Amino acid sequence: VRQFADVGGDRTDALVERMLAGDRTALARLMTLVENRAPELPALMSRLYPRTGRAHVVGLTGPPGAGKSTLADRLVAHARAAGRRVGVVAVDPSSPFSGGAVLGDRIRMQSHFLDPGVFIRSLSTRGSHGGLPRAARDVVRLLDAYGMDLVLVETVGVGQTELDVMRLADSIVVVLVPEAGDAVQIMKAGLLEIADVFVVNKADRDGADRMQMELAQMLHLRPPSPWDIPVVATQAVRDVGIGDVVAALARHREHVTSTDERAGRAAARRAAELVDILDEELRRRLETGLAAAPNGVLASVRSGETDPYSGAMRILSDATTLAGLVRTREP
Ligand SMILES: Nc1nc2c(ncn2[C@@H]2O[C@H](COP(=O)(O)OP(=O)(O)OP(=O)(O)O)[C@@H](O)[C@H]2O)c(=O)[nH]1
Ligand SMILES: [Mg+2]
Repeated sequence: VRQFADVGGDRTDALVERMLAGDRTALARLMTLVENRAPELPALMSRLYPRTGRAHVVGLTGPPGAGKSTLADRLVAHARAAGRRVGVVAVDPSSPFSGGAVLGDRIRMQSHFLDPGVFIRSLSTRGSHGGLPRAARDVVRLLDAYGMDLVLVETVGVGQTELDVMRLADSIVVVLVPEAGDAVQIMKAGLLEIADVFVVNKADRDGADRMQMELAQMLHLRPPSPWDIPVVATQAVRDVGIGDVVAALARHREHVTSTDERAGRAAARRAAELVDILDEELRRRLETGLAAAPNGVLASVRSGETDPYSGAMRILSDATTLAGLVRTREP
C-alpha cells in the first residue's frame, strides 16, 4: 500500500480515463491498486460502478488438475472466434508467490497473450482478512468496465476462499474428472450448491460415463428448481465438447437475466457487498484510529489492564469515541 501512497486522486482519474479509452497499461496499473487495496479504492470503484454489469462473468472451479485452465483457454479461443473480448482472472489462494500454478496458467494461455482482445491477470494470497475475494471482485469489475464481454475466473481447489471468490460470478462451472471421486465427496465439498453447469472433463478417460451418470442421479434428488443443471462432457485438450459448454453458459445467462429470480439475487448481492465493504473499511479505520490514541483503550488492553471484551464494549457504547476512531482511513 505504501508504494502507492503518492498516487493521488488526480493520478487515479487519469488512469481511469486512459483505461476507459482502451489503454492496457492503465488497466494493469488500476488492477495493482485494487490488489493492494489502495486508499483511493472506494473512489475508484464508485466511479467505475455505472460502467459495469455488461460482462458475463463465468467462474471455473473444481479439484486441482481437473483441466480448468485448459478449458478456460478453449473458451477464450471460442469467444475470440465469435469476436467477443475476454478477461481471464486466475486466483490462487494457496500460493503466496506468483509461481507454481500461476506460471502454469500463463504457459497454457500463451497463445492468447499477444491478442489485444484478451487480458489475463493472476491473483494470489493477500495478507488481509478476506482480501482475495474482494480483490478478485474488483479486478473483475475493472475488466467489465474495460469492455470485456466475457470474464473467466478460475480458482484452484475447492476451499472456503474459492467458494467466496465464486460468489462474484453470474454462472459457475464446476469442472470434474472421471477420477474426482463419488457424488458424496462432491456434495461435501459444497460444489452441488454452487454449480450452474457441471463439466466432466477428460472424457477420454475410463469412468467418464459413470461420473456423468452419478451426477445426473444426484441432480435428480434435488428439489425441483427452475434451472436444470446440465452435465456436459468435454475433452479440453482435444477441443471436444467446448461448444456444448458455451451453449450451456448462454442458456444459463439467459435464464438468470429473464427470470424474476434475477432482481432478488442482484439486490441480495448488492446488500452483501455493502456489508463487505463496510467490514473492510471499518477494520482498516479502526486499526488506524486505535493506534493513533496512545492513552486509549488499545493501550489499556495491550497492557492487560482491561480485557478485550470490556475494551470493545466501552468503545461501542460511546458514539463519540467510536466516530473519532473510524474518521480517517489512513494513518
Ligand atoms: N487426458 C486429458 N487430459 C487433459 C484434458 N484436459 C486437460 N488435460 C490435462 O490435465 C492437466 C491439468 O490441466 P489444467 O488445465 O492445468 O488443469 P487445472 O484444473 O487448471 O489445474 P490447476 O489449476 O493446477 O488446479 C494438463 O496436463 C492437461 O493437459 C482432457 O480432456 N483429457
Ligand atoms: Mg489451472
